[in-house]
Amino acid sequence: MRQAEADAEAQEKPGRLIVISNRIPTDEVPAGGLVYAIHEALNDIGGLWIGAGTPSDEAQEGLTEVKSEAYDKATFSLSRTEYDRYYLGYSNSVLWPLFHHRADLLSVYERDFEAYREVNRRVARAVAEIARPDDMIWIQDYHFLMLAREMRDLGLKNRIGLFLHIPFPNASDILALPQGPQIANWLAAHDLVGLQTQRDVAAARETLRRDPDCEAMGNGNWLFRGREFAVLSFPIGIDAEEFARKAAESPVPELQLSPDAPLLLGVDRLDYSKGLVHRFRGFGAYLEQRSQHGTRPTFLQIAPVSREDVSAYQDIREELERAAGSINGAYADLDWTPIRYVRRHVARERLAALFRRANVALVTPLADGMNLVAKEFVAAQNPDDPGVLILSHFAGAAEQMQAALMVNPFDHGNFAHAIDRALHMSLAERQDRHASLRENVFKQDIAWWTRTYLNRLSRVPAYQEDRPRD
Ligand code: GDG
Repeated sequence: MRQAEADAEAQEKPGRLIVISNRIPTDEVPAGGLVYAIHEALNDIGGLWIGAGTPSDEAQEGLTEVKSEAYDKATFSLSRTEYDRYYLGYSNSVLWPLFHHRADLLSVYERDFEAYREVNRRVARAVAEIARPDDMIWIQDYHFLMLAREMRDLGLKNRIGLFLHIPFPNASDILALPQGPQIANWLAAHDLVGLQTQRDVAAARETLRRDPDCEAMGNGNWLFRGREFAVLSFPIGIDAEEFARKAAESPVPELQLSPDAPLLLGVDRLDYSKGLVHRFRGFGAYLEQRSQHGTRPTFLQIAPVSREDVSAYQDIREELERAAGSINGAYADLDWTPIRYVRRHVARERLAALFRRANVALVTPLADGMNLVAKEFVAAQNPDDPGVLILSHFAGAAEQMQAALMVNPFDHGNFAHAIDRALHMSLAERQDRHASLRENVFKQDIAWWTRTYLNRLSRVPAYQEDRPRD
């Protein structure tokens, strides 16, 4: 469509929302969380949701429409080689570890970055083909850090926002990334960069301040080669009402435990950032120091495998199995297995009921953008007799959830002490802590998050041209 026609059409119709994420849901109404929130926003505003298609022999230009009722969905194409290099390679073996402060796990290959740039470029071309001037473009996550820059280079002047779901790396982490010096340029192509926490915003500030083309403005925004953009925190939430309802209504799965046996619960994708080995060792330290005649708690860890094609994920799986085996070997009895480790995916209703049954949740990542499990656990509790959340300082959720029992997952003694405290906490203290956590989880829920972010993006003033470098 020519620009003049596109402009004329835009005057008749209010702008659409174009969301780009790694995956698009296949269900007509997706279950729970982020995908449901985006689904709702698209339902309200109308628009298009774009995600990666199934890898094939050769990548094609443009978008393929996916049948959908309420709003449009489309996929961009990926070749199998690009899947290996763009997705498993640069996205998940470079950006993911780096942004979780694990530069030691990086596998840096130039060809992976080339594939990442090529995919970002192809998506930019595809969006440029179909975007109308007043469409708002909302990019999700680290798979598309260069996408906005590529779109600007193609002349797109739309409002473009990014939300990064994972932590923002420290300036020293970025030194390990060959493309590190380009990060400010990538970010500056957006109008609004949304991060999870204030801590992430501070880390981003550190990187932007070091870039000679970037200048902090008096209003808190940034100026990059004459164009203004904002970097702000928007802590993501959950659909608390829905999760609480599920937790109260669903039957608790059979656990072969007596009804009053203390249950500690962990639920995480199997990922090295989630601190599972440290958690097992921390629980081991608790078992070591507990009185032999005291209660015998069971720690149930649900950790469905993810990204199995990346070697760091195979390593963590083996390490975790060894840790569980050795702790159970040391402490188990004929009628008691201290750690139960389930690698199977558990249905959401069953999970919600387990959260409600648990006396203690262990949410102890070493680095995490937010961590929705912490919020789900709080939403699932019975306010009259709530369980205790043990939360790591390194979860993004820590900023909003200081009423949890905060732990340092690297310090096994501190971890053991927190478990002991949680298992012996008075009803009054549990209620107080829970009430304070609950208020935030229900107020700043997922609908609040989408609304706040999109309101901010829609208020961005009209596009200003990038000024060429002097
Ligand atoms: C990224 C960031 C940020 C887990 N096992 C099962 C299952 N789950 C569900 C949980 C929760 C979700 O998966 C995991 O959410 P997280 O927030 O922990 O993490 P990531 O997948 O790493 O997501 C993270 C998030 O984006 C949102 O911005 O919070 O920091 O890394 O909902 O309940 N669900 C079911 N069965 C399982 O076995 N049904």
